[in-house]
Amino acid sequence: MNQNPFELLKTSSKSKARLGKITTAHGVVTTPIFMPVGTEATVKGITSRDIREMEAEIILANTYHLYLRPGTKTIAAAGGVQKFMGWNGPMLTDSGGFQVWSLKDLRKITADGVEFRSHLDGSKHFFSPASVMQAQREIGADIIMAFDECTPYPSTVEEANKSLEYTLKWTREAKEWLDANPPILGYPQYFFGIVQGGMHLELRKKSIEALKEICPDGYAMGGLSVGEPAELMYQIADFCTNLLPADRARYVMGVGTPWNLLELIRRGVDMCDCILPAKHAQDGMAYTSRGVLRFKNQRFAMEFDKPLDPECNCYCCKNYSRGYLRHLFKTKEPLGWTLSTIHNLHFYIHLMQQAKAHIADDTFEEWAAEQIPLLQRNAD
Ligand code: PRF
Ligand code: ZN
Repeated sequence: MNQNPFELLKTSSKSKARLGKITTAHGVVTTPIFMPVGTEATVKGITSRDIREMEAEIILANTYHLYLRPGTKTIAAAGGVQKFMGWNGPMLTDSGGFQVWSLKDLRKITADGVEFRSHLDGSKHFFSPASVMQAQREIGADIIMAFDECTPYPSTVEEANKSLEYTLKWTREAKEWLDANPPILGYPQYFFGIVQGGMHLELRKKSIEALKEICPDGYAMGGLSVGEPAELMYQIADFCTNLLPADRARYVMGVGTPWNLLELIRRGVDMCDCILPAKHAQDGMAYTSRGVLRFKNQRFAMEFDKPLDPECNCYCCKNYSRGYLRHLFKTKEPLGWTLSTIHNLHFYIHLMQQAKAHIADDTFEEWAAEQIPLLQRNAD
């Protein structure tokens, strides 16, 4: 079956930036969008009330982790991951391809799939395209991802091609399995293919042409932000969006900083996810309208009148000072993580809301050009 949840609403007159919407059984997602990462069916440290309050529209979970714990059948019994985690909004699951690939010494890749050992207890498991699609049927996310192999950087053309051949074979097998095995939780699940091919343009082209034949419901670009310079990542994304069908959603996986997002939007990308805002929140780093703020610094100890970002109206910035946040970090209080996570995710989501407003009135390019250097500064 072939369905398209995406509707293209507008393309900028000055760049490839676009506005769109993705309609799912759990709600509508407006693009460009940033998806907070909820690997274990929880956005670490915050409640689903927090997620709603920051106006997140869709979140991401990981098949690999949910397969190991609590098990995908358990989630199906709960009625799907949305109900399980009390979020009940749109969700996307990554396939586990990237997670098992990241296990390095613990996995063996063959044409049939990946044998791996659990990072939890060393037990042996096998992921095939079919088994991963079944797992994603049971988890029940609204958007499910192809089982792919992320090509390392750097890779020769031969290496990247071999890896791409696996991804294409697995994507075909996944699509066949899905067509023969409809959703089990009573609502549609859209299937996104993943473009690979490393940094080799001819392989990216080959990947896109082959995926178009398979005809997934949307397209992701994988194998980016794996150690290559940012400029190269932008170039590959730019090349891919020129070849991808305009009427389908485009998702760059695992990227990135706020300025990376603006650069990708300019190049026609609709969706991104990244652990950075949550991870940096745990390290005492806040993204703000004035740049990157390392709020653990001693010099913030006496700042009781200033929030992390004076221009932010998240729950953290409306109620707590930098001095208090610093104290929570110094004492390793969990509330420090919770509040800084709320701020960073709110910041990303609010940035996307601004991007949408500027695409709508055709001022995105000027606005983004002005924002990018501001976002990259060290905030004071
Ligand atoms: N494939 C999958 N998930 C991913 C990636 C990928 O290549 C990346 C690479 N940045 C992040 N997450 N399936
Ligand atoms: Zn804030």
